[in-house]
Amino acid sequence: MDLKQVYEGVINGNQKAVAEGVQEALDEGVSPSTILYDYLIPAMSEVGERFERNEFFVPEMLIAARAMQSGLALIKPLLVESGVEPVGRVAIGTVKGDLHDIGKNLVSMMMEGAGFEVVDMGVDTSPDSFVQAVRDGVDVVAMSALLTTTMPSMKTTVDALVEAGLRDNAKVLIGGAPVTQAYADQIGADGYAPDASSAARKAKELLGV
Ligand code: B12
Repeated sequence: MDLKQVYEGVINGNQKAVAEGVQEALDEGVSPSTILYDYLIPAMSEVGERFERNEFFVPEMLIAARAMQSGLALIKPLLVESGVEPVGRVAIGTVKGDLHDIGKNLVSMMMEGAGFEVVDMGVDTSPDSFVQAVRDGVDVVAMSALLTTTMPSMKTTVDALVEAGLRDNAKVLIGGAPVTQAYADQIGADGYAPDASSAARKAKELLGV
């Protein structure tokens, strides 16, 4: 199996080539994390770079994202351990006004793989929805933002938790390409992580497990 087909497939938005390539590689015993970290994620970074060079536009990004998701769907069940007592409950969502969900989905998968029970709130998640999740008993609120214009919603959510008297009931973990540790400190979040695997590690660290 030539995994280049998977890499090229994401860039060209060829959903079929990606799904078939990933399945074939898995059948041949290639590890899910190799497929994810050596092919799918680098391909999506290349798409981002082409977008920045004005070689790709929104439609190309969108079909690339769909192709990537078709590969992720096959990998997800394998990254997720089954039958393990959850180490904690996480509510994860992309913040209000933001529709980017590839990174959020990866974080969600890695969290599940690390033994968390994950409540996926989807995209465009309002501060009130996060507050409700804490009321419902999650231990960690994980927020993703890919736009500088939607990052402030993370602060609004932290403030809403304080206002609801629930700030101490859950840890707040934030991430996404424009987000930094400095921003996390500034808005009073408990943690930041730059990528999906460190996100899962950080969540465990915050809960002391
Ligand atoms: C794919 C993509 C899209 C797709 C999204 C499809 C989807 N289903 O997600 C579509 C086409 C819909 C899209 C739309 C837009 N996009 Co866009 N998009 C991208 C692109 C190319 C890749 C994003 C991505 O998926 N990366 C791959 C993943 C794996 O990386 P990641 O998201 O960063 O996640 C990792 C980490 O950040 C971290 N992480 C992520 N979330 C979390 C959460 C927690 C809790 C933690 C701890 C960690 C963590 O872990 C992840 C895995 O390692 C980026 C370019 C780039 N270089 O990032 C632009 C980019 C984000 N988009 C951009 C823009 C401007 C837009 C639009 C406004 C374009 C337009 N004019 O319409 C719209 C906005 C729509 C909206 N309201 O959200 C800009 C943002 C600029 C800015 N600074 O604000 C970027 C940076 C492109 C650019 N250089 O201009 N986009």
